[in-house]
Amino acid sequence: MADAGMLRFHVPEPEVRPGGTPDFSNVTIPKAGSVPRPEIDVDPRTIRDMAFSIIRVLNRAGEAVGPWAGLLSDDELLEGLRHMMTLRSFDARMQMAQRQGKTSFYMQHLGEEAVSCAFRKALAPGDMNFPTYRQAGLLIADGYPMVTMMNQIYSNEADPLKGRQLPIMYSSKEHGFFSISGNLATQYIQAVGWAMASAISNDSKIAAAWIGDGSTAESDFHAALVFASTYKAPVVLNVVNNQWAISTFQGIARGGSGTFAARGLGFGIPSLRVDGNDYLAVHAVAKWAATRARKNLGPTLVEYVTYRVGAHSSSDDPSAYRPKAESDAWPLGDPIVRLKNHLIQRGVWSDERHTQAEAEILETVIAAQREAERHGTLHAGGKPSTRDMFEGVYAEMPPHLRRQRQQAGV
Ligand SMILES: Cc1ncc(C[n+]2csc(CCOP(=O)(O)OP(=O)(O)O)c2C)c(N)n1
Ligand SMILES: [Mg+2]
Repeated sequence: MADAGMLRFHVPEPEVRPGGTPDFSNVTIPKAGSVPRPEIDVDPRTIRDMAFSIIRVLNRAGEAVGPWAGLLSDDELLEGLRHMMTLRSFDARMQMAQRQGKTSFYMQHLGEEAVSCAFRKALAPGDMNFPTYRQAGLLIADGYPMVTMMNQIYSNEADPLKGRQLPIMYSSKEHGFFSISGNLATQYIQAVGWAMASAISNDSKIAAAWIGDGSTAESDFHAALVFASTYKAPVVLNVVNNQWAISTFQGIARGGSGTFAARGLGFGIPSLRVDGNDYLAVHAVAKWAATRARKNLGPTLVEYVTYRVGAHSSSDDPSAYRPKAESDAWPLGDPIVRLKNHLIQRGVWSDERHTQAEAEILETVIAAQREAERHGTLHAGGKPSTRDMFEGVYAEMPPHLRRQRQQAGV
């Protein structure tokens, strides 16, 4: 008989804390090219093991191998590299702008650039993302102007959201980027609802839901999966597992399920894991999932296995909760370096061209920043008008707001 002594409360702990030696030996990484590519109408029951593997295309030598390779041309890959480099450069400049007091807040994508940049290229015009704050690559890869993003970050007179959103919480209907909510996981139910509406109205557009590993612990995530599964909603359910939720390691939200992808299995949703630092793998899996949605085959859950190299936000200091060198030990490498090496290996890129592109991109980012700053920054120059505060919410302004607007004299 089992010991009937004192009960013990279980709280999962990360392998290593600050001062310790980073150790990812518990992360099983399958060989690139080793995971099969099923037909899109596959019976989900036959691919349950994919929720515990990792789809990878780029191998250590920088070659694209296996059944998920070969979807993108050299030109498309060069464009993808440029998008990721632009996002990284943009992040560095805006992080610095935050330190200079030009904005109150910033969040970087360091190490996660492939996820949103490659995903965007698997969507069609009119499709709608319901993103979190760490998918600005969806906008960059869709050609959304950097100046407009910066105007939002600075809450200046040209901010399309008129200072009413936290910096980096962009919104663009034209670019398929639904307004970000600071309340985590709400975007999951919104995405599924939007996808259901698209199906109900016999439209052709699909939705993409986005969530981080930590936020999957929210009940909205689970409620969204119920509706997505029951009504076969045309939606791609993305989980970006960057190992951390601010200072909380992924084991807390994941619990005993083994992987975040495995959460989808109980709902009968095909659930795949992909190397989130492999541009080609992310794009191939996103395309597979988007095609399923478009062909009325229902939702797909995709877990992107990646690592948050930077701090959670400009208000965070990761040295308090994880070893400093942990990101260097991350076994899936850096997404930009990996795509760069692949393109060099293919003979269409070189170290010199890369360095030159870095300089060109930085110049473009600086030029955009100069233009944005002409419209003001947080503490200097043009601001949205006070009148804007009262507009854009109600079709007809309620009497108490009208009174307040009069009192404010605007
Ligand atoms: C409902 C809700 N709870 C808590 C927070 C505070 N919060 C903001 S970001 C964050 C961590 C989220 O981690 P994860 O989902 O892994 O996304 P990541 O930041 O790693 O991309 C928390 C707890 C919030 N914004 N909303
Ligand atoms: Mg996270």
